[in-house]
Amino acid sequence: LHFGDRKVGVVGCPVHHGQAKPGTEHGPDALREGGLIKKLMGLGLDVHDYGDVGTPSHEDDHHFDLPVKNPKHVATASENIAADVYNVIKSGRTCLALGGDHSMAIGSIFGHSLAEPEHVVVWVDAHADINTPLTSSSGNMHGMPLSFLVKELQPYISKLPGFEFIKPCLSAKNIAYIGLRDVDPGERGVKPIHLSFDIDALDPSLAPSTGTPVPGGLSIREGNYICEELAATGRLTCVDIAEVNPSLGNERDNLITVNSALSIITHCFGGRRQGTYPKNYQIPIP
Ligand code: HAR
Ligand code: MN
Ligand code: MN
Ligand code: MN
Repeated sequence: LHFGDRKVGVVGCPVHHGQAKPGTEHGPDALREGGLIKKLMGLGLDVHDYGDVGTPSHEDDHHFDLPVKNPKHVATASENIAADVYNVIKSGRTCLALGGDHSMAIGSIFGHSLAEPEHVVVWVDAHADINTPLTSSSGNMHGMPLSFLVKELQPYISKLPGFEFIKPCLSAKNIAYIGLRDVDPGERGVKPIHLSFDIDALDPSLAPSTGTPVPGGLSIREGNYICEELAATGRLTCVDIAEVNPSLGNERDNLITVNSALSIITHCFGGRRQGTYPKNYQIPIP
């Protein structure tokens, strides 16, 4: 498999209204400043950074009947994310969507489906993120993204302002969860794969700068292994990295978290633990 021929399109998704802690909007820049683009180019990839999607503001963004927080903010950002992800994939690039809280995945998975209607989703997370607006006890939309996308759940989904653009694009059988100790074998197929990686799937010691850390998470080795295996299928068309929050924890926590995220990302794009030759590498001869 030649990852060097692969083209990558980076889309920043600086959203934070899917949860209450400010700072996830700085995730995309924290990853860029951590050296993301250089690292991907170091793998020999053709990388284009499309910058950040627009995240319009709304007044009166509360719902009177439902405990859902900021639905209009989440909806308009999701529509913009979907458009950019669709364009990147249509242009022949693998999309790398940088969050942002995990409500980003509404737009990235929907946009991916417009380009690749047969796609399946691998959800790496400490949380299932499939609450409906009525089952959620927090009202935070980063705990709900999959519910808007799964066809079988639509009878349970309340109408929310701004969400009219979404067409449910995923069957429940085409979601595999990792980190929940529940991996769906039906995921194996020849379909394009969407990886949605919530950084809180990793152990908090490896990703302290995130809003809802849960003890007992994946090691870097486990996270990288998942990504290497998915990359080796040659069928990864879109990767989300969600819930990096550089406003949480100290500078050291930030550095650990960004470096963990960069490691996860590079292993999605051809990096291997046994080492990777840069493009056209020749062993020096004296
Ligand atoms: N299940 C809880 C809720 O719905 C918490 C889930 C959100 N946390 C995340 N998402 N980081 O993965 O509010
Ligand atoms: Mn804002
Ligand atoms: Mn999540
Ligand atoms: Mn999570």
